[in-house]
Amino acid sequence: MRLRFLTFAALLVIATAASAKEVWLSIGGTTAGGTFRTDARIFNPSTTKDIQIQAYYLPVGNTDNSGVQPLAPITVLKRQQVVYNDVVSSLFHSSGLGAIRLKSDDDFVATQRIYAVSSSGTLGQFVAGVDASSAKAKGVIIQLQAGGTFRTNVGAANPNSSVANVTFHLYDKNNAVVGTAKTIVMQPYGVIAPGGLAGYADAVPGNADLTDAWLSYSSDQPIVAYGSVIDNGTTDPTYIPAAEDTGVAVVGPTGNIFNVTTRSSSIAISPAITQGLLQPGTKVTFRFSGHDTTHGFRLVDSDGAIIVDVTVPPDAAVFERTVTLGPEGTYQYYCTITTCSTGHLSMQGTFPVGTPGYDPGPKY
Ligand SMILES: [Cu+2]
Repeated sequence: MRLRFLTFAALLVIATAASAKEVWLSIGGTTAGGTFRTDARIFNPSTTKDIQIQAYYLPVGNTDNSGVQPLAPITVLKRQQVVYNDVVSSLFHSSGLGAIRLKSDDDFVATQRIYAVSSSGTLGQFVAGVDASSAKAKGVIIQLQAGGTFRTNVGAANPNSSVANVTFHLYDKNNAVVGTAKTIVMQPYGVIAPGGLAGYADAVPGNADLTDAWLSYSSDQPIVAYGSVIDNGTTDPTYIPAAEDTGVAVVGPTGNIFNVTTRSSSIAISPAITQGLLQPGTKVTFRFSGHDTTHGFRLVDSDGAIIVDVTVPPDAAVFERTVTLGPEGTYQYYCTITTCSTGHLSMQGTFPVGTPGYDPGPKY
């Protein structure tokens, strides 16, 4: 155990700053009549190298978009911003609404502005790129307004190669739950078109007061969700990204199922395994989905025993491993393929098993 730890520590010391990145632009598009457009920008922050970016256009409709192929790689020269006005048409030669997924072995920045074309011009709204590792399994979207002089649309994208089961709770002006919770199964890389608040609850009473409202969700996979509030009078729009909803209880996944997503630079476990959630001897299922390239996942218990050791290919079918947890303590997991990517050394973490303050006593 000590030798393994020292090797691990030595690897951390030589960690490099460069890392692969995946960014989602949650909504954009171009309408058939050309009245609605989206301008995108991509920036390469490197002072030393030109970078390559893979770009995918993922149409709305919550369809399984895992078969969508990327364009030929886009090259962004060092310290340059590339401009794609009307990006869905000019870059993807497509139309309608959709999300854009961008991947690179290197760091980059991507943003969009969505607007309507009119003779007087429109302000439009700004869509910041969301790093896939910042997608949220528990989110809240506040400052929503529907009814009166405002309307609100909410949309979401699933940045995972497997389905996400997302349950929404809508709250009214008095912070009371509206109707009943609504569960939406988001398809792999599926994108939900922006739609009214009433679509995020069931049995919504006709007199629900949503002039000030908020929406909370919990999901078994991290997603990218947002609200778009529009002033019906001026047409001024506001884009509101989901924030982390730390108050939502971890929805006890039936049979303790955890999604493990491997990416170049991170291993994400969802829902997060917090202190007290798992006890020694508990049966746990890990559901793997891979991204970018082939990674490994090894889980070592607090006694140094390897209890999971798998290879996770990129964008492959999801597969599972069920194990029975060993003793109390800190469990460590890491990628076993040292050549996987420049982000390999970030692909590690720990989680606790057992109750806080538990003392197993001396082992005679
Ligand atoms: Cu690796």
